[in-house]
Amino acid sequence: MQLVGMLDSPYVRRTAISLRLLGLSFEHRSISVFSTFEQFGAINPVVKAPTLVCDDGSVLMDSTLIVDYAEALSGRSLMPADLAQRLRTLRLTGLALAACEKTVQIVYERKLRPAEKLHQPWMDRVQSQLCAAYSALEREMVEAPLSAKERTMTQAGVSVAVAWAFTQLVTPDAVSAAEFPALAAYSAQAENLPVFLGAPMV
Ligand SMILES: N[C@@H](CCC(=O)N[C@@H](CS)C(=O)NCC(=O)O)C(=O)O
Repeated sequence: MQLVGMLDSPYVRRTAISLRLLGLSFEHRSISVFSTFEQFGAINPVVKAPTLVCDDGSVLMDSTLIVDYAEALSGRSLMPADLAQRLRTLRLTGLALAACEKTVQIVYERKLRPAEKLHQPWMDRVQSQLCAAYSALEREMVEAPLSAKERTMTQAGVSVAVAWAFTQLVTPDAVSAAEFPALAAYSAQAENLPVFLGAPMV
């Protein structure tokens, strides 16, 4: 199967890391939804990254849905079976995905929208949502740190680490690392794991 999309997308990266943690092999096709829109569109006309081309030719999109399929395929899971732990994992993964979405919105506003059309109230709203997501995650990490070991890392660990590194790479001014020390420390640990090093953002 083929994973299509660039690793500077947090959605592509969390998918690549999840597939590897699940023990699945795949071909990674580093194709951009922007600079190679036509090429991407020939694979998935909706042009969304990540896209997974399955062995039977089926085309899947959306990182969470791709990981769902990958878990069924591998017979393994990055979600705890215990209900309370699963609830926390889902809650933290949701916060991380919201942080990714808000970061992407800031990037699109800055890079894709002409400066004179920028709507500051919208930017302020997105910025406050981004900070709310990371503030909640910081509290969670202080209360009960997530595993930063490949063997025991859950989807929350993957998504939180990927989200934080992405925000720091593309909008470092939006969220100060000094204000989120637990997240910064967790990210540093995760980024040193072979599975993260094997899926570099740049
Ligand atoms: N909810 C989706 C979000 C995917 C997403 O928005 N990917 C971006 C790249 S970071 C994309 O495809 N952008 C192109 C577009 O939306 O036109 C997921 O989890 O995969």
